[in-house]
Amino acid sequence: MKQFEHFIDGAFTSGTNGKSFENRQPHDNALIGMVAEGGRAEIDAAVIAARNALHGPWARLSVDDRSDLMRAVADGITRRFDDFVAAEMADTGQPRTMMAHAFIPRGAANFKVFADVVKNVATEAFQTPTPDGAGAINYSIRKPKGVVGVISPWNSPLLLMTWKVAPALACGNTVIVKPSEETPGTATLLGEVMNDVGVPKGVYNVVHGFGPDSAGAYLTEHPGVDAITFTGETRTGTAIMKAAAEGLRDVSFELGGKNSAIVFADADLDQVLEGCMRSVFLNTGQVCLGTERVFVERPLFDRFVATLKERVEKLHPGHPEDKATSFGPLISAEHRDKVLRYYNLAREAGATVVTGGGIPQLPADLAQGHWVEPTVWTGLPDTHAVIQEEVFGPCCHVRPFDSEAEVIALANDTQYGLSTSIWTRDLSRAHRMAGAIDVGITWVNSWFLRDLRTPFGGSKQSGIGREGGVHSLEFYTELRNICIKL
Ligand code: NAD
Ligand code: 6OD
Repeated sequence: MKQFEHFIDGAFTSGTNGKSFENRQPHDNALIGMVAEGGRAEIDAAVIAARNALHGPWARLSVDDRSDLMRAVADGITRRFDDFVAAEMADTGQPRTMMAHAFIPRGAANFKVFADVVKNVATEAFQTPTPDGAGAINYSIRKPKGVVGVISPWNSPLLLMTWKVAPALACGNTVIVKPSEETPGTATLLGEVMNDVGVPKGVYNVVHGFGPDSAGAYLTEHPGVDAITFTGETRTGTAIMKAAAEGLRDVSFELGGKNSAIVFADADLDQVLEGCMRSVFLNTGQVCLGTERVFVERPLFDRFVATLKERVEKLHPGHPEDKATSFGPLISAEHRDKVLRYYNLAREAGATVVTGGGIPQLPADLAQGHWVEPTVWTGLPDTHAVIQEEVFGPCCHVRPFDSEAEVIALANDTQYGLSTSIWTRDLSRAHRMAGAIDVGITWVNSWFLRDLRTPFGGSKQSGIGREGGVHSLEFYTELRNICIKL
């Protein structure tokens, strides 16, 4: 049995309240550890540590030194690669291949990219005329925001947490991370790496716990926290924004989505199917950028649906360690209930269940895990909850369309605006469509192809602000102007 402790001021601690909660692995629901639950005292201690660190050796590091330390953290993750893979697999139940090839390497990459960004961004300067003819020079400097609260979700824990922690630290802030209660593993392990590579104590802190009336809410309410960066559900973002209003703290939000894939009849069908199989089913559909609404131009519709069904039925659920496994469980029993509720709603509304729609039969050692079948529907009305609400499971609805104008209206008919993928060989159409869909991120003939220097974030209720490259610096630093009269 593992013990997941808080990491405060460079030391592991179970806190003072004696509270803890269970950590179970999703593929078989086995108990693998106990997690310390932080309360106000632990958040207070983390805030004091983080505020002290802002004025300690951390503050005296040059940008080059900080950048070198960020590279050392990346190397530290890579050195302990197997431990990170094992921790994330245990927490999420997802296959080793996916962890090892995609999600854990991105944790290291996040530190590397922001190590470069902070060294290479100039600030502006102006020569200003004055009545006496001598003039003035205005220039800007960047200062860290201070103590940043990082609240992260469970669906790709290391990737999403380091996507915030890396730029925050590269910019000279200190952080307090509240990882998801479902996935305490890699945030805790990162504390060991921080100590190994010499990140000063108090710079990186982790307090475990839940959201409301627990560590998450206490962190966002704490007056010693200067800014809050959050990834998670839109509803949670609303609660956090209310807390941040007290003291006028800045927020950066990456929230839910109800993303579309738009497939034109001229697209390369093999490429589209490969893309849609990833965008709908990767991580068992638990990807904020994932596709839940597929629109297919009518001449291709029947063939698309038939071929998608064939491919989906080849997905192989299984033990995360098994090389043949291509499909994992959902994160928790609670989340499975939510996804199955949508499966039932679709059936009750008369959807055609092309494939799936239930719980798979699995060997006895996996039977207690949080499994659902990968599912494809057609035939639901555009206003149905399954079409409008984020399911966050391995499922999509496929609907035919006849014109660009029609599909633009359908794709935009949602409160969300995170991402879309457009599949066509017609370049002019790709550009036209890309400008017309109200989302933060558009992929053409691909999905989740990331360049970490680009602006990342959601439109409408999918987020506030943009992170990535220099855009992260806009949130994690404050620009100050200095005017020198000559
Ligand atoms: P969630 O909002 O339930 O929880 C996220 C985190 O917030 C957890 O650490 C949780 O403990 C904490 N939390 C919950 N209530 C809180 C409160 N009142 N105050 C402070 N903290 C609180 O989200 P989840 O279920 O962990 O993650 C799935 C959601 O995240 C989906 O909606 C998905 O689309 C979204 N997501 C978005 C992006 C993006 O980049 N836009 C990326 C990944 C996930
Ligand atoms: O790639 C990223 O930077 C990012 N934030 C991905 C989000 C994935 C959501 O599940």
